[in-house]
Amino acid sequence: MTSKLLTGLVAATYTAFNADGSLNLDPIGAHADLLVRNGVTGVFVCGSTGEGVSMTTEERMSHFKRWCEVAKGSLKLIAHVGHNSIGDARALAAHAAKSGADAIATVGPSVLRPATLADLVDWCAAVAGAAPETPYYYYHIPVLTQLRFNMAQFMDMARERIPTFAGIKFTDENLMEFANCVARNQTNMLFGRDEVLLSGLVAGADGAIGSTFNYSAPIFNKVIAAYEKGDMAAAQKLMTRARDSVQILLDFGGGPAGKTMLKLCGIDCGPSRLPLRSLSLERVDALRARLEAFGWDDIRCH
Ligand code: MN9
Repeated sequence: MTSKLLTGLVAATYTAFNADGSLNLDPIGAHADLLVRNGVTGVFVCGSTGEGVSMTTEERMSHFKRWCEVAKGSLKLIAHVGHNSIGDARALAAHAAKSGADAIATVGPSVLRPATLADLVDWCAAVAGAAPETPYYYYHIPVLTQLRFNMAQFMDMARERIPTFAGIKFTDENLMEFANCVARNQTNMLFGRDEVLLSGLVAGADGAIGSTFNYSAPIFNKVIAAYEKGDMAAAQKLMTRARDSVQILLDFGGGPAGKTMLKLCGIDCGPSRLPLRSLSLERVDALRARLEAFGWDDIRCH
């Protein structure tokens, strides 16, 4: 479709932990197989869905290394290296590049926040500079970071100051701002609000990065296919089904419920790490019943 690095659906992967809370690299192979089988084009590793900021730097490094080995040749890999410590973020960026990541990404620092757009861009440039050959994506997710800089302005400044700047993972509903980024037509724009993906496509998204593509990729791929065919009525109908499935996730609290949905597709990523709380057995049963009543089996990954 385009020469852009990332297109189609990129899954923001969950990270597997053992019952004792330690990192578990074992499910990564089967997880990658599931994604490839269901038409996912890439993985965004250790982002917010992957609880990256709840992991140690060492854990993130071994996780990236394993994912890079597994994804090689079949999935594009974006390593999320954002960290409140610029030193750790740089170390993660250099390590991800050495491990063979196709790209790196960061959220901005989110406790001591940049006061100006220039401060944010300088911070991003410092991290991107640790992997000078690797495309860099900014991860815009204001609901989590509280960083509400205008992304079109960010893009203009980032293109001047970050030689590897490749695009934005845009997780927000502000479609005017998203479209303003697309209109600049110079970078790779990925939409990150799965429940309104069709609107992101209309605004010109090259692809999408999201959590629900781990387990519901087929329905979203159908939305994209119908949209690309120009059949908007079909796309809207499919999108309603996709959106309703995301509503179930949201009704069960997001994050950890998604891990349960992936488990229902055969990939057990274990518990979530504090401060996130895994679903109780009763909630897992209730979620399963709700998904069955919805007919999720027809739209999920197999
Ligand atoms: O950026 C994800 N955002 C969060 C990606 O996890 C906060 C999305 O994929 C959402 O999980 C999804 C459901 O709200 O759109």
